[in-house]
Parts: sequence; C-alpha cells; structure tokens
Amino acid sequence: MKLASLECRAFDGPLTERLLRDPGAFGLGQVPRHLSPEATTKSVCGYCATGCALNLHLRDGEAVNLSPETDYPVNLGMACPKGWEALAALDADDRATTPLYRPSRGEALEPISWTRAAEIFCERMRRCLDEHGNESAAFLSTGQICTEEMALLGCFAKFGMGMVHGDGNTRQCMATAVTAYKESFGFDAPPYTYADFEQSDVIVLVGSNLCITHPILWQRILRNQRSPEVIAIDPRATETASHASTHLALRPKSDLTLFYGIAHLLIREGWVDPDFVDQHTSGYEAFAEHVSAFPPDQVAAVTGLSEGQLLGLARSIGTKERVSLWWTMGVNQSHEATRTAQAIINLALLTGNIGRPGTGANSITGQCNAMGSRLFSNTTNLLGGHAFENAAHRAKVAGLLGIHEERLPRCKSHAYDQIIDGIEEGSVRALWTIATNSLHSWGNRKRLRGLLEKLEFLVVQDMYVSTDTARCADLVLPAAGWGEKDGTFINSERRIGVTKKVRRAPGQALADFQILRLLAKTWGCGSWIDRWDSPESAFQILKAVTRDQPCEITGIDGYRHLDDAGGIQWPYPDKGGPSMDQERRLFADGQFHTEDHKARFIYDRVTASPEIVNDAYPFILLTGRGSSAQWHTQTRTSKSEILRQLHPREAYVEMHPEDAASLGLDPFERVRVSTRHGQVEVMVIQTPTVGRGQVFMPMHYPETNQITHPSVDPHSRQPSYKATAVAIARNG
Ligand SMILES: Nc1nc2c(c(=O)[nH]1)N[C@H]1C(S)=C(S)[C@@H](COP(=O)(O)OP(=O)(O)OC[C@H]3O[C@@H](n4cnc5c(=O)[nH]c(N)nc54)[C@H](O)[C@@H]3O)O[C@H]1N2
Ligand SMILES: Nc1nc2c(c(=O)[nH]1)N[C@H]1C(S)=C(S)[C@@H](COP(=O)(O)OP(=O)(O)OC[C@H]3O[C@@H](n4cnc5c(=O)[nH]c(N)nc54)[C@H](O)[C@@H]3O)O[C@H]1N2
Ligand code: SF4
Ligand SMILES: [Mo]
Repeated sequence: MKLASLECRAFDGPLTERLLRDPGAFGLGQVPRHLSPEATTKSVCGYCATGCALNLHLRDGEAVNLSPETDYPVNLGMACPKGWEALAALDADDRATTPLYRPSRGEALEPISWTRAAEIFCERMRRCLDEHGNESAAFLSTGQICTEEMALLGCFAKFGMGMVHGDGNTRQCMATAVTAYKESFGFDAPPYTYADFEQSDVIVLVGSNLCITHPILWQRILRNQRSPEVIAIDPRATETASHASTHLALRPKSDLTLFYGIAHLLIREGWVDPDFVDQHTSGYEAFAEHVSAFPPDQVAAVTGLSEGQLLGLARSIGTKERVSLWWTMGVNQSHEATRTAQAIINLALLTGNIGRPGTGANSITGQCNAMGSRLFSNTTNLLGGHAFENAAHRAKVAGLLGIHEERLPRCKSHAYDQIIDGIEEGSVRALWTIATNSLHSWGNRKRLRGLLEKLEFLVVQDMYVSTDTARCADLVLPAAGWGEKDGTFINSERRIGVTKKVRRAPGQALADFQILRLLAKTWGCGSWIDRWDSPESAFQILKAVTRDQPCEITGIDGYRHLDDAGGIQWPYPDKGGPSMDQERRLFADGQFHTEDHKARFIYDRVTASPEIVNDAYPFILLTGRGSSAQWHTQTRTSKSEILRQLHPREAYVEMHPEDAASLGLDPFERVRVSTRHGQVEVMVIQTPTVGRGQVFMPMHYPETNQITHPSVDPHSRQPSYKATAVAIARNG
C-alpha cells in the first residue's frame, strides 16, 4: 500500500503538511546566524504525549527561536505546528503575572503579594479542612506539568494538608487505559516503543485520529518499510481514516461488540496462537465461551459493518506476523470504555501479538505528561504506581519520603465526577485547580459553572488570567509555563525526557514547583519538604520510590544522563535488565505483572449507551480534536498567529450533506444544536466525513461542552464525551 501524507481536510491538512515539510515558508526554523551552537539547548515539547525534542536557540540566555532535534529517537528532526510555535504561547497579554485575590464574591480580583497569597491559601484551606473534615477540600490537576511538580502537589495536598481527594484532567483522558492495563497486565504498563509503528505488518488504529492528534507518530508510520496495512476504526472518515488502507466506519459505541466478534472469528478460523495463550494468559476458556455468542451476522447488524469487512479484519489480525493495535479517545471516552480497551488487549493476547517488534495492545497517551501523572500524581495511585490501600506500600513510600505513615490516606481519591458531585452535595467546599481549564473541558458546563460559584473557595493555578476557570476564581496563582521551568515529562512510550527553562516567566509568575514549595512552607508541613529543594532533587526522591516497581528507574543518574541518552524509557533499574537499549518494549519474556505472571482475558456483557437517540434528538454528537494546530481549550495555541491560520475561527458542527439537505440547511448556515443538557448556536459545515445520523464538534470551542454531559464508564470513571444525542435546527 502506498501511504499518503495528510492533505485531505480543508482546514488542516494542506497547511499542516506544508508546515511539516517546509517550515521555512512560514518563517519558522530560521536559526539566527549569529547564534553559536552552544547557545542551543534541547528540551521536550510541552504539548502532546509524543514527546518530541526541540532545540531552543538562545540569545542572552533567553530562547528566541526553536527547531526540532534531529538526533532524538522520538521525532527524528520533525515537529508539528504546535511544537514549532511553542514559544508563542509565552508572550501574551493575558499571562497571569501576579497573584490575584477576590475578597468577596461580586468584587473584582485584586493583585496581592505572593506572601499574602500563600497566607490566604493556607488560612482558607485550613479553615475548611478543620471545620468540615478532610474530604471538604480537593484538587484537580493535570497531565501538563512536570513529574516533579505533580508529585510535590500530591504529597503536599495529601500528606501535608491532609486532603483525601484529588484527581486530574487525566481522568477525562487516560483513566480507562490505566484501569484496563492494571486489570489485564497487573500494572499500568503500555508495552510499546514508537519503533513498533515502523516494524508492524498491520497497524490497527481504534478511535485515534493520529494524523492531527499525534502527527509525528503518523510520520513514523510513513517510515515503515514493510508496506503495512493501516486499518482505521472510526465512525468518521477522519484525516487518518482517509489515508489508511482500510477504513471501518463502525456505528459509534459499537466497538465492544466488534472486538468480541473479531475474537469469535479468530477462534472459529483457528487464527489464535495456542502456545502464547497457554503459557502467558489466564481465562481463555471462559472468554472463548463468552465470544461464541457474537457470530458475524449479529455483529454486522450491531456495528453496521459487513460480514466481509469483519472477516477481513480478523484475517489481518490473525494471519499477519506483526500486528499492533493502538487506541486513543474513541475508546477511552465511552460508557463501556474499560471493557473495550480490554477487548483490544484480548485480541493481542489471542494472537500472541505482544512483546515482539511491531506488535502490542497500545494505548496512545494525550498530554505531554499524562504518563507522569499516571505514576506520580498521588491521585488514583500512591506515588510510583503503588496502592494507597496496601499497608506495605504506604510504609515504603512514607519511609522514603520521611513522612509519618499515618499521614498517608488508606484509600484512593474520589474521581473527578465524584468531586464535582461532592460540590453539589455540599461535601466539597474548596477546590484547587492546577493546569486544567475545567470550566471549558468538563461536560455540561452550565452545571459546572453553578457548582464553581457555589464553592466557598476556588483557587486556580494557571499561566493565564483569562481562562474560563480563572475568571471564576477567588485566588489566582500565576504559573510559569513550558519553557519557563525545569523538570521531566514521560511520553507515551514511557520515555522520560527533560524539559528546560529557556525563558524568564513574566512578572511574578513562578514555576508550579516553586509555588508548591512556597505553599508547603507557609502551611508548615514539616522538615520533609526541605528535601524537595529543586526539581532535580525531587527527581532523585522519585527514583528511590520506584525501586522494585515495574516502573523502576533507579538506573537513571539524573537530568544530564536523560539528556545525553535521548530520553530513557522505564523500566531502567540500577541492576540492569533484559534490555537497556534506546528503544525498548515490555513483555518480551511473556511475564506480566499479575500474581501468576499471566495476562488476563477480561470481558463483560455489552451495554446500551445512556444517551438514547429518538425523534426529539435524532443525531449522535461526536466530539474530539479539530486540527493539529489547536490544543484543547486553546489558552496556549490561540496565542500564535500562525496556528490561527490553520483552523476555523468560530465553533462549527460537521454534518453529512444529505442530512443537511433533509433539514434544508444552506452551507455555513448558523444552526441551533440542542441536547438534553443545553443548546448552542454554531456554523454548520457539510461534509461526508461524518456518517448519516452523526455530527461532529471539536472540543476546542467553548460551545461544545455546553451541550455534552459527563456520564462515566463504571470501572475507570472516565467520561463518555463522544456520544450525546442532539437535535439540529435552523436558527430562528
Ligand atoms: N492537535 C491536537 N493534538 C492533540 C490534542 C489536542 O487538543 N490537539 N490533545 C491531546 C490529547 S490530551 C489527547 S487525549 C489525544 C486525543 O487523540 P485522539 O483520540 O486521536 O483524538 P479525538 O479527536 O479526541 O478522538 C479520536 C477519534 O475517536 C473517534 N470516535 C468517536 N466515537 C468513537 C467510537 O465510538 N468508536 C471509535 N472507534 N471511534 C470513535 C472520533 O471520530 C475521533 O476521530 O490527542 C492529543 N493530541
Ligand atoms: N467534549 C469533549 N471534552 C473533552 C475531550 C473531548 O474529546 N471531548 N477531551 C478531554 C481530554 S482527553 C482532555 S486531556 C481534557 C483537557 O482539558 P484541559 O486540561 O482543561 O485543557 P487545556 O486547555 O490543556 O488546559 C490546561 C490549562 O493549564 C494551563 N497551563 C498550561 N501549562 C501550565 C503550567 O505549566 N502550569 C500551570 N499551572 N498551568 C498551565 C493552560 O493555560 C490551561 O488553562 O479535555 C477533555 N474534554
Ligand atoms: S507532535 Fe506533540 S510533542 Fe511533537 S511537536 Fe507536536 S505537540 Fe509537540
Ligand atoms: Mo487527553
């Protein structure tokens, strides 16, 4: 098959492709001639989890320009538009430059000093916790700050302040993959390395629009010399699907049935790897029995795919030597997300596609440090992938941190949705958000706005004062952003890389690490905090915590080692391991992290989506990313003139032309999109890339989450953002 690059989409494709190929045409990548090579430093990008290394070109110690690093195993000299424009987010009029406080509701935010801000934070949080108990204050953090920062946040909030509940935006993003891996493999361990994209014969992308969400990983697929078959499973004909060899446009939320049906066919046709199943898995017999109830005719009726398409997919997965299965938000954000992710894992287990080059059941991560938050945020897991519920784990972590064991909670936090519900019920009275813009990114915004207003105390720690959430805050803590601080990120393939300070933060803005230290000192946490005196000393503490864990990194000396090695994938124990190569995958020995070292087949009954389509709400609304140039709630990407050229300015809904015709809609007409949760007015774009009966809205515009709702998967509690029943009507 000949793989083309991305060029299909009116807004995004051609310009992005040009930018990837010829950044100079956009005025990018021009290294000022007077700069010597010594004035360049390497730093990992702070947007997506691909984890590209960028060279920052410095003048008088401040970055003036950047270009992608050629000698880094991730991006090999490439960067996507956001990476190229990473510095643009730093120079903006709406940067938060001083702490701000709202003495009482209805009054304006007023500038205050850091000393006063820390005092107010501590006084009000302490009063809340003292009067209403440890569950009355909570934090919501992120996958977009450095590992050292998120670890310090979790330690200070939980062990210092005594909070029980803290979660992050990673709940909206990766919770499903975490839960699925933990149950199936015994540890949250995405097994792959990016080289697997280049070494597969078959690449199955499920609910992943790689071309625009991880453009550099798509470029890695283009480098595959084995003429791979690329199969995109997505209800929409996305940029990725239109460049794949095969696009399977299944009905939204029919993935679980599809994958049980494929397992049925693999078993029926004898396309399983009996040795692998026998030696390295448990639960096969019962799983085979379960999927016997998913014959192709029934699966075809549910998914909308033909029996021929089902057999074709099964044949590709079952008969080719190296098959890798990748998934992202089309899977993770669903009402039965965890079981769907595990149904994908089951296909890899059935066919022995794990631990070899070009294979794997591979969750692709979203944010630059979502992987760091999975292991070190102290929310669902205790630091280092430990369990709050496990007494031996608590003793180990407390001992290494120099904290009394009794200060460690014995249960994991409430999830994001439970924290929000807690505000409604009155059990949560104070909330601290760090590097997440909840009021834009969480579903059913109208309800959330009311709840944020109901809080007694809302603290927002962000780079900008203008975010939807910051505007509601009682206290704004101004944060330095990517490029203005040091630390590490962990990318999708478990590679730890260093990100560096190449700019001074504006005004009095401080790195999150420094903000947290100031708050912890003011709180009076005790002497343990003294050891967290710099990001690199924090890294040394975290290293020690990982000993004897599957994610052990005791063999990494420090930042210099990481930089020289081109990043290092976990595990990297000081006692060495089976492979210490630059590109490493897990489970080559077939030994998983469960008690019997076998991976588990996990399955369940198929359930109906909670959002029912009916005459009043006849369309299914899918949401997701709209272009490679837009990042989430756009607080950062909207600052770049170049990125703004690469996407539509205002919110829009994509609709199939025949559906639009049946409603009598004109091209680009403004329409009313209503759901059971709210209504908005946006422009309609007619395109056959969405199926009949479906519509699509990118999440980057505030309108989208005014009408979605965060119903969650029961196992991961990750919201199902990609299936809301909607009605579309002419405006007026
Ligand atoms: N440019 C850009 N890149 C980003 C981000 C960004 O904001 N902008 N965000 C980053 C983050 S945090 C994340 S998590 C990733 C997300 O990366 P992706 O998951 O690739 O992005 P999405 O567009 O959210 O969703 C992917 C696809 O899921 C499909 N989908 C919807 N419902 C279903 C379904 O029922 N079944 C299947 N099989 N597919 C379905 C959608 O049509 C969509 O094309 O991107 C990361 N990269
Ligand atoms: N409908 C719908 N909703 C979705 C999704 C979807 O597909 N559909 N996807 C979900 C997913 S996968 C994700 S990951 C979330 C993302 O949702 P959010 O996390 O809310 O999105 P961002 O815009 O990335 O917000 C990050 C915030 O942190 C600030 N910031 C950036 N760097 C720093 C820093 O270093 N320090 C501090 N303190 N602040 C910083 C930014 O200015 C910004 O306000 O959205 C989710 N919401
Ligand atoms: S692909 Fe991701 S990590 Fe690489 S430059 Fe783009 S945003 Fe940055
Ligand atoms: Mo995400």
